[in-house]
Amino acid sequence: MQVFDSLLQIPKEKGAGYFVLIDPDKLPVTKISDFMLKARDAGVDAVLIGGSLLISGEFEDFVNQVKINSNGIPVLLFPGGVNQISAKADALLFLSLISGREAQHLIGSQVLAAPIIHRIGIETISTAYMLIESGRPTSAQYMSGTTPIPRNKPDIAVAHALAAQYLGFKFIYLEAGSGAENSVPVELIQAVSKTVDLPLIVGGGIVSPETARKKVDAGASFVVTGTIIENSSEDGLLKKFAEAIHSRSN
Ligand code: 1GP
Repeated sequence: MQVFDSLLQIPKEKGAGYFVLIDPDKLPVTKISDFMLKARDAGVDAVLIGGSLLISGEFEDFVNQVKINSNGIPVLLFPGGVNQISAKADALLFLSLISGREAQHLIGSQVLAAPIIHRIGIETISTAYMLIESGRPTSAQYMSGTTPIPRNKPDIAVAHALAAQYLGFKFIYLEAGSGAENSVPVELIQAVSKTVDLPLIVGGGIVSPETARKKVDAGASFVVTGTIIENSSEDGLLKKFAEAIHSRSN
């Protein structure tokens, strides 16, 4: 079964899926094994690897270590650039930053990446990446040089998401940005989910299991957390997120 098809089963079985983002610049390679054990025990559905910047020079080794320690959890690349591609992962979110109007992030980087992907043969999952305004400027916003969709304009988000559907994307990723001051508003998620058929990934600035649950109830098929897991020493936090996300009430 393709990774994409197995991901689609998760919302059907559990209500929604929990993805954890790990940034190679933030998690030391020596801590990967321990982290992946915790992720498996907590019920994390997939790990994403990526970042807006890649300062660490050990990307290939990092992905390899995550895969070796994955315990069956799918390892998905979430590349911030062409330098974040590896054959060691299970699949790659082939992103296009459709909220922007900047050709490099809409199609330029994808053209550079395509021959590499063809050569290594990794599965791609075409993902319409939409930055949503979230307060202070985020790394994704700054590094891409694009203007995010205003957070109080769900109609603009819906129009982008519909365009993504008609263009044939497989996922929509509503992104507030890593470490965002405010996460994607539930009203905006609701508006997109009730109009568009594609599965929604929602991430950025989600710091509590209760907030994660609200995103699911609004229509998210998958919720992503990164920063809170990196920064918190709270025991069992991964499990609390997983339980909140897997228990959709509606
Ligand atoms: C970023 O959506 C992810 O791409 C996760 O964001 O680090 O704020 O959890 P956080």
